[in-house]
Amino acid sequence: MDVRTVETQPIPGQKPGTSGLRKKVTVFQAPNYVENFVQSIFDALENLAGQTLVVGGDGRYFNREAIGTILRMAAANGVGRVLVGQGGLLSTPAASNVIRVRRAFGGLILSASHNPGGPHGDFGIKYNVANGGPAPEAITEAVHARTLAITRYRILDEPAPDIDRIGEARLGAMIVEVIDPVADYHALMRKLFDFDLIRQAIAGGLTLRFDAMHAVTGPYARVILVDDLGVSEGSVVNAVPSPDFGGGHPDPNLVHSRELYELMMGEDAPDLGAASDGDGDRNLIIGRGQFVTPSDSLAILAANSHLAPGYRQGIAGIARSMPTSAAADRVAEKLGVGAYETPTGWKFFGTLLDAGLATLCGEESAGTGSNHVREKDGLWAVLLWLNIVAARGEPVREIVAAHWREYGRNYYTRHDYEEVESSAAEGLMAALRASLHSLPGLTFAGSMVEKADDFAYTDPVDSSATARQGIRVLFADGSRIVYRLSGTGTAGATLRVYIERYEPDPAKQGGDTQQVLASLIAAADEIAGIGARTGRERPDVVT
Ligand code: G16
Repeated sequence: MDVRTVETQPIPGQKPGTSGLRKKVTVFQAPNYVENFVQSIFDALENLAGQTLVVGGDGRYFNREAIGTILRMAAANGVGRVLVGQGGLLSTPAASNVIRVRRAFGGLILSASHNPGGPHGDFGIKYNVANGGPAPEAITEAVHARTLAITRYRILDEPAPDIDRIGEARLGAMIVEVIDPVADYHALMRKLFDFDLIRQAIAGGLTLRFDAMHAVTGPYARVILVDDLGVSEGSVVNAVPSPDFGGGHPDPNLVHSRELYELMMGEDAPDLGAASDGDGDRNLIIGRGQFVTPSDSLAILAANSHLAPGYRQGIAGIARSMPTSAAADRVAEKLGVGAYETPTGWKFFGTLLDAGLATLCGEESAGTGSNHVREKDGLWAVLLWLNIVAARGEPVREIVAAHWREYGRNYYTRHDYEEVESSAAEGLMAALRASLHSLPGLTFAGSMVEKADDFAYTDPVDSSATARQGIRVLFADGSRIVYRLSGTGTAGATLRVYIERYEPDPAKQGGDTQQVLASLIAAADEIAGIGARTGRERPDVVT
């Protein structure tokens, strides 16, 4: 076995963000860039020798090259076995599941999620731990520290085996096992949902359009939705993963899934429209004539989860990220279960799920999931919606309206200002922080500020503390404005502004979100000076 130790030097900027290290492909292609980061991960892990790792990605440009390097480095670092998705593919939730069911030590997931792919697009590497979830901050910080001190990496001088053929091969002393990326995940979905009921509903005329956005969920959707549940072939679109996502932007939101949105608002709309992102963990849900915000989706799924076999026994609690609307909190209250508010980042749900405190989790950023894996899960959300629609026999629009009547409606929007100059964005946040003490008592948009803070979180399970997670301006009437900088962008800074107003009166729940929130939106600009500081007149993306 020919292990080569290569001298290297630290490369600045290898700091994992909200979800691993994400950079331009061209950055990852620089000499030693992947090697330094992967060696730093291996160095930060204790007792790696002889262990099993899972490796797979969303199929984007550079996926195969990175997997080849990772396999050769894993072999050189004494890893015992690596499970690789066939063709290098594993959706993020499927990877989480494989780590769990195969009792692996951890896994490397290659994806930049919803960011564009291709030679000029983005790439990413994320490490997940043995529970299947993203590495907690203690590990990502250790990895980052290692990237700043690294002096050498180890790699095997032998080509990596073919990853297109299912089966086992040797690479040095390590076994490379190429697995079907869909099978274990499919089996898990069959345990959670009433496939017979959904199949019957589909045979009886329930219609679906699922857009895989040329990304990783295509093969999963084909097997589960078409082959198993009987959805018509043409209902699953853009189902072949491509390295540049067909030139598109695999972000299932109202901007990048415009075509789906328009179909769902039209005369011939199917009953349920859905899409998932690059690595299959995000979801978009649109009923006929009814977009469902991710925050509402979490609340509605939680309120109806007992209709699916996997959750028939009830749920232990609901967790949501801080910027996600409070709609789910009201469901938790009614169910008499715990409600948890965490910083943005799926990694913060891990301890709550492991401790059995939360069963369902969700984020405004189109992420919903449960304790079945330790990642958010796009297809899982689609299947739970299908299960609920089939069980209730009602259109999505009516399910949403009934939910609002019962719990009230949280009008909610997020405005993103993308690729803002970093110093301008940092300056805006710093000025907001400095003004926190002076905001309470002031009135904006007819509402008085009751409290303003910078969200800090102490994990109730392991007591780890996380500070500076977003500026919250909380109004006396329950309205809220939140400002934070994205941790997943790869160019400049992205300012996210989250705006929410609660409306308990059913007579006032039919309004247009942007109109209802217009005065709060203006207040958000007034409070932070967005236009003046960033030079932007309007947001790039409104969801
Ligand atoms: C990641 C994280 C999510 C987070 C999202 C947005 O999602 O896993 O928990 O909500 O980023 O983060 P930010 O607002 O910092 O950009 P994904 O789908 O990109 O992996």
